[in-house]
Amino acid sequence: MKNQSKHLIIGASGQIGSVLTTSLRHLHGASAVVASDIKKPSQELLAQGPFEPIDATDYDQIFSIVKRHNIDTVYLMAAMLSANAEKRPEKAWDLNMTSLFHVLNLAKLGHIKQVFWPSSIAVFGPSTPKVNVPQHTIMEPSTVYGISKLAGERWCDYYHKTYNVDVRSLRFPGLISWQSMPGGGTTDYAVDIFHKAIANASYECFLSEDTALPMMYMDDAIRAILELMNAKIDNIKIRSSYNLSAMSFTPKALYESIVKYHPSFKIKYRPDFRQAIADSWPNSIDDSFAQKDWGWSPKFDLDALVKDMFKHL
Ligand code: AKB
Repeated sequence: MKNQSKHLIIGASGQIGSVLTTSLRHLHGASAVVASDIKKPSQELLAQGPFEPIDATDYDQIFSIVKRHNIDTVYLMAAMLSANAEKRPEKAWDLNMTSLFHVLNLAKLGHIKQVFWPSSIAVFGPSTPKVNVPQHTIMEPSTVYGISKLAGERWCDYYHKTYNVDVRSLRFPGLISWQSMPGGGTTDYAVDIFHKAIANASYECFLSEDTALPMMYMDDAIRAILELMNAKIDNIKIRSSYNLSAMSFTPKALYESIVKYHPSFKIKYRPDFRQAIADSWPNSIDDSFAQKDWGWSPKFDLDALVKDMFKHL
């Protein structure tokens, strides 16, 4: 599947960006994939292939890297997530929106051909139906992060309709990975808990035991990005962002799966401000548009995810 296209990942040190960079390098070759981030990269990422320091809010920096490396596809993975964004609302709005405009404008002006931008289940809010949320529904997010993602979705759709920009997007649920840590989200507990279990420590969960949220294993999330980006242009009917689903579980259900591997592992529930964010999000998602338009189907359920996490950690 090697081809001549060149890819830039902005936010390559993050939870999704680091795994996506490695996957794209396997597919296209290391030199065809430029990693970039404002954060210092890990030694592993640096050793793999080209890395450029980048501030995603600086248009000139992105433009010069795009030109220097002949980039045609940009994956904009830099963002401030839900919990951190509540602490720094204006900074979150600036990072999440300014970076998106820069990349959409590069595509509008013909400097790049394709854009991937992740949205989130955070676009939904307390007035959205809780169960099997359809693609088109009430969207009144109550978080700063959700507001920025919903605004971003509308801009993606606008740039596609008005300037024919080939921008593609997925509404990610909480993501669980062994390769990388999340940072500043509400679903982070579902990764943190594994690290506490293997350290033989107990875990204090910041969500209540019965908070059901949509979740996905990183392998499925990366495959979804690659499948969406490789889908025929005529099959992409939604240019805001596709609903995407794999599983839903509560902290209690995850703990019960983990304790089968670590019988002495203990959990306590001490909900904090992140509980209100989680309570504003749906329990489960209907992704039938993604299934129909580009053949989406998840591979990992809760048992398979827990087994694979312990195999790797
Ligand atoms: C978060 O918790 O903020 C993210 C998300 C669901 O987009 N993981």
